[in-house]
Amino acid sequence: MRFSTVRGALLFACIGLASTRLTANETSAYLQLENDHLFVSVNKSIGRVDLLVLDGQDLLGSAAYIPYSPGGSSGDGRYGVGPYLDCYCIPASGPSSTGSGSYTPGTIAPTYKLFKGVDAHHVAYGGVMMSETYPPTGQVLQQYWFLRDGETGLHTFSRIAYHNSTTPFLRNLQEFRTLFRPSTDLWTDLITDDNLASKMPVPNPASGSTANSTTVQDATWYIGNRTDDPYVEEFADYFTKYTFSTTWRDQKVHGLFGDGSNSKDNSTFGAWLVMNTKDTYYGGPTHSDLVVDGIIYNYMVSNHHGDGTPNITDGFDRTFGPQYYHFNKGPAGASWRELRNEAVQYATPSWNADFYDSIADHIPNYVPTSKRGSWKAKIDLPKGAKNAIAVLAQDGVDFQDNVLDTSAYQYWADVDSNGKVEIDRIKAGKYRVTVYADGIFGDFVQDGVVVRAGKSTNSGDLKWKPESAGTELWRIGTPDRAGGEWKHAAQRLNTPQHPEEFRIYWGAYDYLEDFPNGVNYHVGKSDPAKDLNYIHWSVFGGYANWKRPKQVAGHGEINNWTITFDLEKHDLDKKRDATFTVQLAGAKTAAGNTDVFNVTQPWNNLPLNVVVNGHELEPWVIPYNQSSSCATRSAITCYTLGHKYKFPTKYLSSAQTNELVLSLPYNATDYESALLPRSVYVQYDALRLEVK
Ligand SMILES: *[C@@H]1O[C@H](CO)[C@@H](O)[C@H](O)[C@H]1NC(C)=O
Ligand SMILES: *[C@@H]1O[C@H](CO)[C@@H](O)[C@H](O)[C@H]1NC(C)=O
Ligand SMILES: *[C@@H]1O[C@H](CO)[C@@H](O)[C@H](O)[C@H]1NC(C)=O
Ligand SMILES: *[C@@H]1O[C@H](CO)[C@@H](O)[C@H](O)[C@H]1NC(C)=O
Ligand SMILES: *[C@@H]1O[C@H](CO)[C@@H](O)[C@H](O)[C@H]1NC(C)=O
Ligand SMILES: *[C@@H]1O[C@H](CO)[C@@H](O)[C@H](O)[C@H]1NC(C)=O
Ligand SMILES: *[C@@H]1O[C@H](CO)[C@@H](O)[C@H](O)[C@H]1NC(C)=O
Ligand SMILES: *[C@@H]1O[C@H](CO)[C@@H](O)[C@H](O)[C@H]1NC(C)=O
Ligand SMILES: *[C@@H]1O[C@H](CO)[C@@H](O)[C@H](O)[C@H]1NC(C)=O
Ligand SMILES: *[C@@H]1O[C@H](CO)[C@@H](O)[C@H](O)[C@H]1NC(C)=O
Ligand SMILES: CC(=O)N[C@H]1CO[C@H](CO)[C@@H](O)[C@@H]1O
Repeated sequence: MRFSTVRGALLFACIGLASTRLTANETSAYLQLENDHLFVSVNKSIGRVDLLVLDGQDLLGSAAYIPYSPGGSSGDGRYGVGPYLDCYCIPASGPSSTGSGSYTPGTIAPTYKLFKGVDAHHVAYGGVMMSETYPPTGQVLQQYWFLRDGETGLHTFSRIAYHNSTTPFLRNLQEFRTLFRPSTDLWTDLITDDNLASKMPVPNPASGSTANSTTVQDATWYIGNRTDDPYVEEFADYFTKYTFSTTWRDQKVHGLFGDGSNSKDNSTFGAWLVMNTKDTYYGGPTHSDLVVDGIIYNYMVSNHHGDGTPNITDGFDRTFGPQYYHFNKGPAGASWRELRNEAVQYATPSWNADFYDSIADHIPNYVPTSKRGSWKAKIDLPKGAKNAIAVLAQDGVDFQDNVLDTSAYQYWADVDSNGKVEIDRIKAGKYRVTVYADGIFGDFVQDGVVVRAGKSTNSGDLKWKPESAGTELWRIGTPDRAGGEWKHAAQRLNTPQHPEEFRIYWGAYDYLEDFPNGVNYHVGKSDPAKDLNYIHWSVFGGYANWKRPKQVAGHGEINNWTITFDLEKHDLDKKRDATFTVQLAGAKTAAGNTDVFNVTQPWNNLPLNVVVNGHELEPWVIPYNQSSSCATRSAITCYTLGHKYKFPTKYLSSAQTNELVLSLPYNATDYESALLPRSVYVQYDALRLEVK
């Protein structure tokens, strides 16, 4: 281990002194920050932290270099580094599965700055900035790390700027992230949140060690043959880099835990990404991505699950953060919860705000407290609303599309049981307020809410009149922007950790065995958890389906789902107009997660047809730019969308059972550059029928 070098030994000698001051040093080879407990070294030849030591324990391990391999490592394959910045943001010459388009700044001609100072609370801090211009395009990427006295973590900011008037449109910012990428057996557990954690697979295929594993899909492995693998014993036979992914709404702290079996003195260790601020991310509270798979991620921009990404055009200049990588040490035998709980207290935007104000001059674009205000309102929630949330994001558009204004910030908070909601530290500007809740179809939306610097905006009483198209005859599922209630979704696997089934490889479940006669759902009798599949496929099997490698088009039992329901005469009395609402938790068209329209492909825009008692309704064509890659990347909520089908009630009958067919095009597939299923598909959130 590099730790047992002179530098490491010196550090060890220092610990034990009552108090050492914070130091910040630079040589021709590195920049180093150190306080009583944490030692950080940024290597100037690679632009990354490559030495990180907490109380004498090396947290990163020895450098390894794993050449880029599809489904294996990404970035430039270096391990034993981080936190560091990388992106998928330079002009690409091939598909992303070959690594083309990705860039890890710091190896071409990086420049550095060392900061040293004392903040408003008289606490010493040190900081490092790495800046690199990508020569072919002039894009500037910058990474900032700050260490404060008395803390054992790094405050990070990341910036990307593009000023090029001769080529005003560069490309989309497809991924922008920092990673903590260790290469040591110190870390034994993966932790997403309070409810989702597991022992790491050993060896971890996501780290490029694919012993006794079979790749069944892009970044997805069958490892069920392994003996003595704690992940297989406790969690599942499949592992994907998406298994531990999550949505941003409630996300506070995720990371890695070392149970002490491989530490120097059996102490336990934690490495955590604290999402203390989320306002510089995009996509609102429903944005989701991977957070830990052996690497700890801070995904600032991404579209793995189909969310929008901003375009990089002339003048683009955004700084993401702060986020905080926290490192801690516990006694032998401590649990991951104890170490994680310590980090949770930092997961609030007000934490260290004075410190961030103190360093604001060093960080272009950072919005200090003096340029922020607050907002409050009292929402009159519809009856039955649960888990309500208020979102402030780009004015005039769905918050999922707030990438359209690359300078937009975003905020959200839970609405309490009295309807009260309050958000602080909002960047001054004009916002759309969106309120949504479990159990309620549609949203409350109000545009043009102005937040002023140093002021409090009170929107007063907001009356949310839930959308309605008359009398509700029935609904299937709970509108909550997710498809958790169906077969193989939020149901639990029969293993000691009993994870939700959707987190495992979708190909572990055979639709044709589960539904040999297709989906036939009778309203009021059928069980959503048994009788409705979590994915409505167009075609099943084939590419990326390990168990059923031959594609099956079927005879309508795959692409056509049937819903039946009985109505009473009075249900239709004096009713003329029927509305059938479909809310989707996600849809995958030929545009996949990148929303790229491929002219050679027939299903960029995907029709979802509805036939009521033989009457074909006007189709809803799902547009290419609302496409996701959802269930196949272990998610039950992605870019959400919906539609209202309208038809005359005379199509309905009270004399006989009604039949409604949800129909995707037969045998519809698309081109996939990576090992992912070719079928198009949709995932339902909730359905309802109303008449008036
Ligand atoms: C910086 O990284 C390079 C490449 O990994 C390595 O060869 C070198 O020893 C490192 N420098 C320091 C000062 O650790
Ligand atoms: C602007 O972009 C074009 C095309 O990528 C490139 O040739 C040119 O060098 C860039 N200009 C600057 C100032 O970087
Ligand atoms: C798993 O083990 C079975 C039986 O030993 C063998 O047939 C199969 O090829 C193995 N699969 C993998 C992926 O190792
Ligand atoms: C690897 O898989 C084989 C079955 O294919 C199994 O017998 C063996 O125990 C496994 N080895 C490890 C280290 O998991
Ligand atoms: C303590 O650490 C040693 C290695 O230093 C290891 O062999 C042992 O399993 C550890 N004990 C526990 C309880 O983790
Ligand atoms: C999607 O496409 C429609 C129609 O072309 C356009 O109006 C809308 O702005 C696009 N949405 C996003 C997020 O790009
Ligand atoms: C990005 O630019 C493309 C090409 O001009 C456009 O179609 C797309 O809507 C833009 N997307 C966003 C989010 O601005
Ligand atoms: C599926 O339903 C549609 C609409 O009713 C129908 O046109 C089609 O023939 C059905 N069967 C198949 C195999 O697609
Ligand atoms: C579009 O699809 C064709 C196959 O029909 C494929 O060769 C091509 O790479 C695809 N283009 C993109 C941008 O994915
Ligand atoms: C379904 O599409 C595949 C191409 O994806 C084609 O090879 C196959 O013949 C089609 N099957 C039917 C029954 O149309
Ligand atoms: C090795 C080295 O350069 N050490 C210096 C680091 O910085 C502190 C103060 O910031 C100096 O006192 C050390 O000499």
